[in-house]
Order: sequence, then structure tokens, then C-alpha cells
Amino acid sequence: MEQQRLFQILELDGTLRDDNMVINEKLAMEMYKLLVLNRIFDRKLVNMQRKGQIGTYASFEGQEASQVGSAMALLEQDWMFPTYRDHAAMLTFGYEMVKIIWYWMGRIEGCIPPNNRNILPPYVPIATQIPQAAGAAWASKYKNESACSLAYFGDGATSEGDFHEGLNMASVFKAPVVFFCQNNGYAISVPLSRQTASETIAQKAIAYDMNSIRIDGNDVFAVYVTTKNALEAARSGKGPTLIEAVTYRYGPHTTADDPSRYRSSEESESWRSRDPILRLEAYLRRQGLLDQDTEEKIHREADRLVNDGIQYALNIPKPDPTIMFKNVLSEKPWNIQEQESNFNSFMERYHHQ
Ligand SMILES: Cc1ncc(C[n+]2csc(CCOP(=O)(O)OP(=O)(O)O)c2C)c(N)n1
Repeated sequence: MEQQRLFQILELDGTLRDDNMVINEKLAMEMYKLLVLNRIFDRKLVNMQRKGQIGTYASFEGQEASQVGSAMALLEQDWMFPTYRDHAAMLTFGYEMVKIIWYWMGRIEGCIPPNNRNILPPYVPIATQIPQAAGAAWASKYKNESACSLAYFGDGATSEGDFHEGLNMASVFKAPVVFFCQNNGYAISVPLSRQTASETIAQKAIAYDMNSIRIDGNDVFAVYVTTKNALEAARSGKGPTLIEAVTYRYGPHTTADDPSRYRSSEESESWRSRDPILRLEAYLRRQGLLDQDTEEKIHREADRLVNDGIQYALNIPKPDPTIMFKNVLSEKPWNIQEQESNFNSFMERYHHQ
């Protein structure tokens, strides 16, 4: 079957699968900087959680190429629908780093999209973004705009009804949307084989007569080229595409999970040989674009950027606790009113002490 082949450009040793392929040097360096920045960001956020500075955190280490490569293919006017694991995609497309940190600090300020980018706040209810992305894309087509939607989701999301409803509608209406599945092998502790009887995620598109492709999600070139082609097809009226990016999350599902209960450390270590950053590094070194000094400089700069972001985020004043009673219910039932008034009198006493 066409979509069962894994599309790949960059070999593990940093050579190109097709010697005739031309890679833009500037773009490759830009990709490298973003991959490094995001890995450092991710590791530092795990540390913040360990220090009690954020509540919980969903790490994406291992999935950087899938997220950076796909987000780099978007145009300014496009719409991004990310999940709780897609901070690298969000950062790449222009969501402010500090807001991502605030999001994990539980702050409402972290959910406000940037002024100049259509980026939804991270979706936590699995697959709900899929029909919404299809709807946004259809609206854009209806209004004769050129914006496409890009929806991210995991392999587990493809077992939800929303996935099938969203794909069905998008295909019927030829909505300009790209469905980007990061197949990282697990939905929390449930391996892909217990999640779906389908051999691949990509083949699920057949039911909706939709184009699909299965790619190496740790190959940033393959991810970028595939997403760019899918977006161009969507923009030119050819309808949606389902991309299955095969990748792996090295760490736990979130900081609240213990992966040793459902998979071996040998398994996750074996994926390190397919690491997206090492592979690009090998390519850049072969091309003479990266040496020890440049590499260290890029790491230092990324480290500084993330440290600055964290410092800035931690300096935010404490939230006004009364906001928990606002913006949720237009008409508050008696019990919520009672809690609000008890809370207000408590706060008054507290401030008078
Ligand atoms: C509708 C819904 N059901 C269940 C959950 C609980 N839950 C949180 S993450 C998760 C697994 C999702 O796996 P996958 O879609 O593969 O994404 P990944 O976390 O691997 O990126 C589940 C079941 C949820 N958030 N929403």
C-alpha cells in the first residue's frame, strides 16, 4: 500500500537518501537552532516541575523534528490547533515562550494567543481539535481566504469519534486542513497495538478518500517537505491530507506518569539512535556547516533564551484568586454564589489581618 512506506530524506548517519536532493543551507541551520532551543526548553520545564515551579508537564523530547518541521511549513495566515504536547510547534510558529510557561503554571495569561498568529491554546480533551480544525478550514474556504488549518494529535486520538467525524467532514467539503498525527507509539500506557487494529494510522484516510502519507517523524527534512506539500495541496483546493509521523517520546506521558510500568528502558534508549537532533547535526557537519564552536554557540544562545523566559515567567505577580468565579458561568447557581460570598468575606478578613 502506498502509504505504508515510510518517507525519509535524511539517513541516520546524516547522508541524504537521494543524492540529488537540494537542501537550503539557511533553512537547515534554522531548523537546527529550533530543534536545540526546543530540547533545552523541554528539559528545563521538566526541571521546573521537579522544583515545584509548575504543576505538571508533558514532555515532547524525541518529537522535536515532527513539531518544528511541520510548524515551519505554515504560512503567517494559517491556523494551528495544538495539543498539550506540542509546545515545540507552538514556539516555532510564534507562541511566546513565556506564555507556554505560564500555561503550565496554571495561569490564564498562558492561554492568550499572540496578536499576529492564529494559534489556539493547547487542547487537553483528546481529538476535540480535529473537527474544530476542519470547521475553521471550511470557514476559510467559504470566505475565500487562503488560510489552512494544521491540527496536531497523537496516535491515541485516532480511536476517538472526533477524529473520524473531523476527517469525514474535511474530505466531503475539501476543507484546506492538514491532519498531523505524531505516532509516538503510546497513548499514556496503552501501546499502539492495543489502541488500533489498523496496521498504520495513515491507512485510516482511505475510508474518507483522503490523501495520506506515513513519514519518518524524526527526520526534520521529510516532515517539512511533506507538510509543505500537503498545505500547498490544501490551499489549491485539492482537499485535506492525513500525515502519520512515526516518532517516539523518550520520557513519561507527563511528569505524573511512570513509563517503567509499561515499557522497558532498552526500548526508549534504542530510539536514541534515531534521534532527530543528532541526525541533523551529522548532516550539517558533513556539509561543513557546523563545527564545535558554532554548535556550542547555538547551545549557549538557546540556554540563555530559555533562562530569560523562565525568569520573566516566574516574576509574574500572584493571580487574583477571585477570578476562579469569573468567566465560567453566565448565571451562577446558589451554591456557587454561596461559595463566592464566603470566599470574599474570607479574603476581606485575610487582608485586614
Ligand atoms: C476525551 C479524553 N479522554 C481521555 C483523556 C485522558 N487522556 C489524556 S492524554 C491521553 C492519551 C492520548 O494519547 P495520544 O493521543 O496518543 O497523544 P500523546 O499523549 O501520546 O501525545 C488520554 C487518554 C482526555 N484527555 N480526553
